[in-house]
Amino acid sequence: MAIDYTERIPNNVDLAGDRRLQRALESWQPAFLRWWGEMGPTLPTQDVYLRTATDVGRAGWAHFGRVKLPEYRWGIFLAERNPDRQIAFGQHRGEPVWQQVPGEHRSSLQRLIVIQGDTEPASVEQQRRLGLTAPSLYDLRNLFQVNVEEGRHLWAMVYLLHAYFGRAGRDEAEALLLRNSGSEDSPRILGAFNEETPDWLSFFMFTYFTDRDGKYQLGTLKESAFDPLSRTCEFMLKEEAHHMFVGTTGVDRVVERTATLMRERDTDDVAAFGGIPLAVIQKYLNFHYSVSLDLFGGETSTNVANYFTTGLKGRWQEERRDDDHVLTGAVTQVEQLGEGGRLVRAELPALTALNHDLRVQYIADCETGITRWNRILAGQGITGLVLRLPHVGFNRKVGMFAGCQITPGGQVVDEATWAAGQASWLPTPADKAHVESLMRPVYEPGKIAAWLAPPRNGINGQPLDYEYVRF
Ligand code: BYC
Repeated sequence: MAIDYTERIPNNVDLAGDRRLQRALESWQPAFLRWWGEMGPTLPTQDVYLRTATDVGRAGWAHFGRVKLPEYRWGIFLAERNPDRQIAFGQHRGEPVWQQVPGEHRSSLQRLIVIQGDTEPASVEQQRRLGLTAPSLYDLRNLFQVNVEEGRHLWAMVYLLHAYFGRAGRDEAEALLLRNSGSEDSPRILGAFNEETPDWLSFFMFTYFTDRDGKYQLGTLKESAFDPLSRTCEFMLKEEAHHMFVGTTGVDRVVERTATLMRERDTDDVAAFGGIPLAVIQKYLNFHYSVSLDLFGGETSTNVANYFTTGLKGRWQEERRDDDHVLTGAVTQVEQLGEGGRLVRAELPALTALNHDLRVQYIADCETGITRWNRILAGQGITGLVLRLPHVGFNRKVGMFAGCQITPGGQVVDEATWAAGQASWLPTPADKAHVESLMRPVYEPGKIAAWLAPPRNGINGQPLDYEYVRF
């Protein structure tokens, strides 16, 4: 179904055919716009060159044009319905997917949707001040693109809450605008979404590592037996790809510039020459990777086993898995802290270890960035220095490694060694101050800050000196 842009809330779910739902969402809309005004981007702009979804089909789904940010057409877009779709896993495998929420799964599904929904506005809140220090108009435009789409992803979850969860869902939709990232009284639900994103290196790391968790979590919800959730996540994943592109190429460009300075100045300490030292990049990477690993929950979780068995949340690429898709009796290997503080492999029931299974897929994906960034270093003739993912147990707050003292190299260490190592493993106040000192806005078309390389291409075939944002 095509997207109807004549409606107050653009949608492809025939909102006009359900007056009650339409009215409920139209009464949520002003609260959303108020939230956007108060918690969204702080930088005033005239307009921004943005893409807006026009179709959910395979070809040509987006339209590019200049948009005034508060007038962005946030709407409700679900991927096409497949009338033959069947549940692919768990005890209901082979049965038709659900178009309504079965009573017994109401609270679990609502909880999953609320957790997912909570992350979307949280990230906008975390990034709200970045517009004040963008390294170019190209980057500024990408930031706003990410922000409006996270806002739309909130709409996606709010639609599900309003359409399928009655009064309780409407209350939860309201609460999504009341919690705030980093708030003492009512913080966002998941840890990583209460951290700050104060600078653009953090933003690139966030969009590389944390948005990538989003990709994997949405991938599992796309498998859900609850078809409206599946279809909404399928379309969100399309938008998500650009967010990770921003992260991947953002880190590429920082690494590229650092490597150039290292070569030209013949030193690792490029801070004095306006660059970000590789050691600092590594520390930011360590931080963002470890807090993103926390988003997968515990390595063993009865919640996840139940979600899977009942059909609420599948595995990454469930249908490509070569097993019975039920997993009763199946086992898997999980690394954990054993006797005497040694890391050992243990065999666990595959069902309760599904958070771990998803994390394994995620880590393999994260490795592709490391390979790419090290290729950039090698291409600049930097030898002997590489970026690495820290050990999975490093700096963890959730799961079996929470509170363990494990170095990025994977060594379990005592309190004193742990304390002494902090400054070389995680960003120090001095590292953050240096990065912050580089954050100066560059808003002349075609110009770019000196701490990162220019992008390879413009957006949607536009030249690099295109006026992506007008003030
Ligand atoms: N922080 O049984 P466990 C994105 C809680 S990112 C705080 O292991 P489970 C995006 C947990 O709730 C993707 N608490 O957890 C990216 C449980 O509480 P109860 C977001 C945590 O349920 C960038 C207890 O600890 N989407 O989209 O198996 C920009 C025991 O945990 C945390 C989703 O996450 C934490 N990190 O797995 C914008 C998908 N982790 O029951 C957007 C929906 C766990 O004891 N959520 N706890 O009260 C889920 O699938 C699951 O709830 C989780 C946790 C994977 C998060």
